[in-house]
Order: sequence, then structure tokens, then C-alpha cells
Amino acid sequence: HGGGQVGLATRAKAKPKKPSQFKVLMLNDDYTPMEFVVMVLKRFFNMDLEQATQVMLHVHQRGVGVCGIFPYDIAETKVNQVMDCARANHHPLQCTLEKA
Ligand code: NFA
Repeated sequence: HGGGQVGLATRAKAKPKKPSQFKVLMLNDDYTPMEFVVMVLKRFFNMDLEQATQVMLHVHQRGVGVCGIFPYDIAETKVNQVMDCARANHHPLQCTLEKA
């Protein structure tokens, strides 16, 4: 057996899993300014002003909206970035993950 590993065991163990996708959800609240939400969507989700305004208004009117769908590690990073930015600016804006 070459390669330093046992062939069958390696083959069984190395079976790659599809990276599961996660929605990043934004939640409405009564206090975070609309302009701040638009800024966050532009900065962390690379939206233009029109997209960011549409998503912000959707969240404002419906209570929750999808900012994007990403592999787990990226989705978690985006949630942390949004939450850190909101906290630093004393806004109650909330963001969460949900399996897509
Ligand atoms: N509802 C907030 C307001 O009226 C705006 C908002 C939109 C907050 C989306 C959070 C998410 N100022």
C-alpha cells in the first residue's frame, strides 16, 4: 500500500460532503435607522443602493428578510460583522443564520 494510508479506509473517510448553505436573516426592530441598515447591507453584503433599500424595506415591512445565502463559515462571519457593527453604533439590529 502506497501513499502512507490504507486505501479502503482512506476512501471511506475522505468522502467529501457538499458544503451546506445558510441564509443570513435580518430582523426588523423599531429603533435602528433605515439609513444604517442600508449602509450595513451595502458594506457587508456588497449590495448597491437600490438592492440594499429594497431588502431594508422588505425587512421593515415583513419583519424578516434574507441578506444572502453562503457556506456556514462565511454566513457566520457576516452575522458577526453585522452584529459587531450594530453594537458599536448602539443599534439593536439583529441578524441570524438559518439552514437554507
Ligand atoms: N424599522 C426600522 C425603522 O423604522 C428600520 C429597520 C429596517 C430596522 C430593517 C431593522 C431592519 N427605523
